[in-house]
Amino acid sequence: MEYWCLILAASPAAMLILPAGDGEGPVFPQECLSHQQVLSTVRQMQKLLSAQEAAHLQGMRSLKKQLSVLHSPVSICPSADTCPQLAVPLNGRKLGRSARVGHDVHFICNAGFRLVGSESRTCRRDRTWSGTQPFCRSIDECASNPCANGGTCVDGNQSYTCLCPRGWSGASCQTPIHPRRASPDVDECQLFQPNPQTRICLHDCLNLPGSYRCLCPPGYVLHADRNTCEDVDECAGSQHNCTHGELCINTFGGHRCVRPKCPPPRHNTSYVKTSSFQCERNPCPTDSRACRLAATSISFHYLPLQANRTVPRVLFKMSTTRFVGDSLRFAIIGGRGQGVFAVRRSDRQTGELVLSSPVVGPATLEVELEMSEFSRKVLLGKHIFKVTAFVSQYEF
Ligand SMILES: [Ca+2]
Ligand SMILES: [Ca+2]
Repeated sequence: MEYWCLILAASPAAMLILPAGDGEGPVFPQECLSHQQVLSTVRQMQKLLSAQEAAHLQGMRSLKKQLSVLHSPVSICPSADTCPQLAVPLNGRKLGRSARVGHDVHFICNAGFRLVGSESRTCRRDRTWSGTQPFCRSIDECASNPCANGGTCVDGNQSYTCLCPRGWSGASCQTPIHPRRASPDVDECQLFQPNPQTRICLHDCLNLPGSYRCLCPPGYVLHADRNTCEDVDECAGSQHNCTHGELCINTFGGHRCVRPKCPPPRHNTSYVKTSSFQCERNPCPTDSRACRLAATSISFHYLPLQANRTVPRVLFKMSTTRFVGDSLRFAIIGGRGQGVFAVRRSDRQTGELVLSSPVVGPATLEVELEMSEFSRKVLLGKHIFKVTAFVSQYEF
């Protein structure tokens, strides 16, 4: 009888099958097997090896896949230091697009609406927004039922008007009219529109037999309340005439086409456009001090404003995401119309551009702000914000 001995090692790959002795009997009787047992064991080992090989190949494939994902440029995930995008309130606007940690967004409502909730929200370190999501509530001046003697209240922009029944007059329909003087067709426009207290239309009024209609200037549409005027967003539709390469900025009562340009090369300093609204300085020649002192980046900001807004009003906030120094300084360094602006610090890393006096429109105001970063009084870098405010002709 022929015996085979099996030597088992820790790894299946290191298994060996050796002939046992020289026909004089098994060398290790307890571990030696018959021919059939050996064949069966070999088959089992083959199965085990195939399973091991398959698992190994699968592991390699998965590893290769992960490596190719890591090498591919599209696999770079967005940086995790951003908050989720916030919704734009209905009948309002959201100012500020950055959702990065430390950045703010601001909310404003269209004319005839007031903001309920947070006017400003900051993206916090835990990637949540401060405050609560605001919404725009229609200003209803009629809520207190101010019209007497059955008068109908018409809600206006920060005002109301009472449409009085026959026989009554006055701002609250409190004055009886002598029957002889009552007219069958009242000119509501002449009666109510001239007085700011009783104005029935935000802009202009057209008298009609038995009624009246409010009119809005070009660039606005009459709001659903039939009284206020709403700006048309020409940029959202195809109602603008901006050419290819120009950017459309919606303004109250109109729109502008802008083309932000980097400054031309000067004193060994040149800039390159890195996005629609930003220029970055090219690397400086080693011996150029002028270049090193020039702004490292320039950004462009266009703000639509309504005429005669109440002040002071924060228009714009400045901060840096790459703060490595120990202090930031903010200053107005130029621009036409800078007399109505002021710059102030809101916290250690943030500066604010403030509208400090009301502006009569229409007007275009420009202001240039500088944010300098220092470390132990040594200038590390400068950023310039070129801000243009488009002030509307009307207060809406
Ligand atoms: Ca009428
Ligand atoms: Ca517009």
